[in-house]
Amino acid sequence: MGESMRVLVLGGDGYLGWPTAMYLSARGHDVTVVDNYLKRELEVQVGAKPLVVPPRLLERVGIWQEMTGLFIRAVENDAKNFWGLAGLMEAAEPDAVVHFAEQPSGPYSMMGREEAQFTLTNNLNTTMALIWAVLLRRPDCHIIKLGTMGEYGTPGVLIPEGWMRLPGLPIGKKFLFPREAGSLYHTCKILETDLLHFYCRHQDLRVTDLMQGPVYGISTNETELHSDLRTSFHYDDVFGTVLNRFITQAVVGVPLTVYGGGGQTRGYLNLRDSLRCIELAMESPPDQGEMRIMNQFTEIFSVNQLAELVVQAWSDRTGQRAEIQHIKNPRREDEEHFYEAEHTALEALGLEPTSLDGDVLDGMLAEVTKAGDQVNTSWILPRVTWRDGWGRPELS
Ligand code: USQ
Repeated sequence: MGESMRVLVLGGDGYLGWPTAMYLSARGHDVTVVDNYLKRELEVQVGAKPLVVPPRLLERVGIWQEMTGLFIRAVENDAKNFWGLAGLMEAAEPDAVVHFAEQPSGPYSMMGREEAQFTLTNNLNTTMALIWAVLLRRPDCHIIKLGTMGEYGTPGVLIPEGWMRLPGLPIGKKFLFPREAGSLYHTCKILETDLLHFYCRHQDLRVTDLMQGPVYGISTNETELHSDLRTSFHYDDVFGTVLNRFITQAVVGVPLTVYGGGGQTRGYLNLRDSLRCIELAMESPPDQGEMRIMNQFTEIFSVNQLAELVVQAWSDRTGQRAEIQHIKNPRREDEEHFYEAEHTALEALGLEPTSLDGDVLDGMLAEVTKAGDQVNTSWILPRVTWRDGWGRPELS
């Protein structure tokens, strides 16, 4: 275990934020979580709920303390409020800030004009408030920003870890690899990468941008301690990621929703590995003025491969066959394409990847089965399309 650090987790109520906070607290770090419950409001707006609705942060940190004796500070605040965040920088004196505090859904950002504009202003203004709070109050602090592999899109060539070097340029000169995202949400992540890079170059910010692939998983060592410490696992069409959705669909007996041909290929990782990556990034910060980019995924799968793995795991568990249904793709994306991406930086820091094997899939199926009667099957088929949004006339 490394030296104890002080860390702020922005977006600490979410699917990744809450398990990250507990994981870092369990490893001896002094953790403060910040959230304004935006995601809970958006859930009401789109008509969706996590499989299990967790208690709010003030209650959860109390349960965490009862179970472990460890203290996590909870702040119910909007991270894009610059003065609030600046005050927190002064009070908490963090060594690192982990930034998850965003509208996190591609489909939400494609619902229509208002949702697109909201995603843009919310996500960029939060990142901007963080940048300035760090610059003015805590300039040594390491910003760990959750980016996405979706920034690169599917370019048809090997994707490097963030940077490209061109022949003929001086040694050390590098450029951000060209990016071409598949949703407005992912495009906002590109803009945030550019903002952070700008402030690294001009104001010596210290940043790690983690280009994360879709995460799957429901449990960690810490979520397993108490039913009210579980994370907000989504299976709906707007907030659920593909493997978490397929697992839930198998459990409730609805066909697995493969969008289009199913050849869409991405780099995936287990929730437990996602937390370990954050810890590794935190414990070996980049230099002041450095923008470090690492690709955060462990294995590459097509959507068809994921569906087949779930069918197999469900059959092994129950002897029953889960159906696969190819439905019209609501997104605009390549369904057959080359996909290779470098991802050695986190392993070089010590990540030991978890494989998506039968045991992992069976563990997820078992956990979702426990709450299977909570699943609302009307939230499974996609309601948002990339061309027509939420079915709004002005987009059609
Ligand atoms: N897909 C299906 N069926 C479904 C749901 C999704 O075939 O029922 C397909 C999508 O069309 C896509 C792939 O699965 O080709 C991945 O979709 P996803 O919804 O799991 O992930 P995505 O929208 O790309 O976004 C998620 C997270 C986002 C993160 C991103 C990483 O929500 O926050 O940034 O994964 S990445 O995909 O690498 O950009």
